[in-house]
Amino acid sequence: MKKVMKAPWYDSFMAAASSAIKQRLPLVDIIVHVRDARIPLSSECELLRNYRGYSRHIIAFNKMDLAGGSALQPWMKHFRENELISFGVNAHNKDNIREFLNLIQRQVRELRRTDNPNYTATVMLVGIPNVGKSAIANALHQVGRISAAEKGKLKHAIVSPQPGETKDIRSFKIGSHPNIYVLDTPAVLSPEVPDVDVLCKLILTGAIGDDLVGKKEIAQYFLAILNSSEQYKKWAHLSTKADDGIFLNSTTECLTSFGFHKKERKKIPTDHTQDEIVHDVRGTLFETISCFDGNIRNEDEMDALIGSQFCALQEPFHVSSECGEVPDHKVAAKLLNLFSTGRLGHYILDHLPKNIHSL
Ligand SMILES: Nc1nc2c(ncn2[C@@H]2O[C@H](COP(=O)(O)OP(=O)(O)OP(=O)(O)O)[C@@H](O)[C@H]2O)c(=O)[nH]1
Ligand SMILES: [Mg+2]
Repeated sequence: MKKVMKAPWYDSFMAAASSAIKQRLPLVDIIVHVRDARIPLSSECELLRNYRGYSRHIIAFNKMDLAGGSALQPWMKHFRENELISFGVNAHNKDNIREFLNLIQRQVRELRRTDNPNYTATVMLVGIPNVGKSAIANALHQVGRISAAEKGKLKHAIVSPQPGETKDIRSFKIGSHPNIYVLDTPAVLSPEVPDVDVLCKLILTGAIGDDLVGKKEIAQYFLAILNSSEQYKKWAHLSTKADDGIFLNSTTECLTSFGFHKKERKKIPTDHTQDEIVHDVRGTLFETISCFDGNIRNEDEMDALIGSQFCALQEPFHVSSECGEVPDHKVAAKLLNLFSTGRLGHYILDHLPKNIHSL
């Protein structure tokens, strides 16, 4: 029999939150299933699987700014083909939130079965931890079409990078005539630990803490994704060695060594962050990957590349190599921080399914 590991995040509080949400689901007009756009499948909230019939469903792919709007398009198409309404959201962008509110209002109008202007509709935001439910609730409340008098009394849900911050179901007015209220809810996750790939994605995107796997392992997981993607090629101009023509024109000359004998780095303005560390980290990652003459599909060779990247990243991160294991952990923490703020590029970590019914 398959042994199912009990998830440490599924405490009595999450169990209570799950049942409170389940009780409310049949009563709300619209369910907004908030997912992380970087993991459109892995951030599915399992609790909602059996509730499609009750009310209208909108899938909100939040943190679109971290996934990349254009990369998200094929995903939205796939969801549309499966007759699911989906929308790419950036909770920090007012114009985008206005469009999202318009979509909600259209859905409410379609649902409305009465001409009573005092009709009240409820929209419930449901999702796994840290996907941005509270940030969306705040943003909708802020741009919501409520009277000037009501605007003075804006409420705020707590938004935090720590997962599991919201503890209660709270409502926020987001429209008048008809009245529309959005319900922010506590996060719910499956009581079972998912497979290691999904687990790493959930940790990498901040849905669960890293106590279960560890920062170094998650950073290694991220580097494996980066090393297998095309992202690093965009950073060619940041490499100090690119100036020599070695990396751009003849990869063969530098393929056997990871000797990063640093020259005085030229201070080239960065593409969008103006952040010198980000610039140097990107350049270093470009150099390590370009230098790699092994087979990326071979696990041992990939591990060797990742090991060399941990060493090479000590310099741009200003981490000292004198204290054994510790530098790797420092590098890992700094690398993960850059990833989580989008400064190492846009990523969608899930693979677009061939079979649309697995959404
Ligand atoms: N880049 C980016 N960050 C976002 C976006 N939406 C939310 N965040 C950030 O994501 C983190 C989590 O946001 P919350 O709104 O607290 O997420 P939540 O789903 O309510 O989290 P829990 O209540 O803990 O389940 C915060 O650091 C937010 O600032 C977004 O669209 N883009
Ligand atoms: Mg919250």
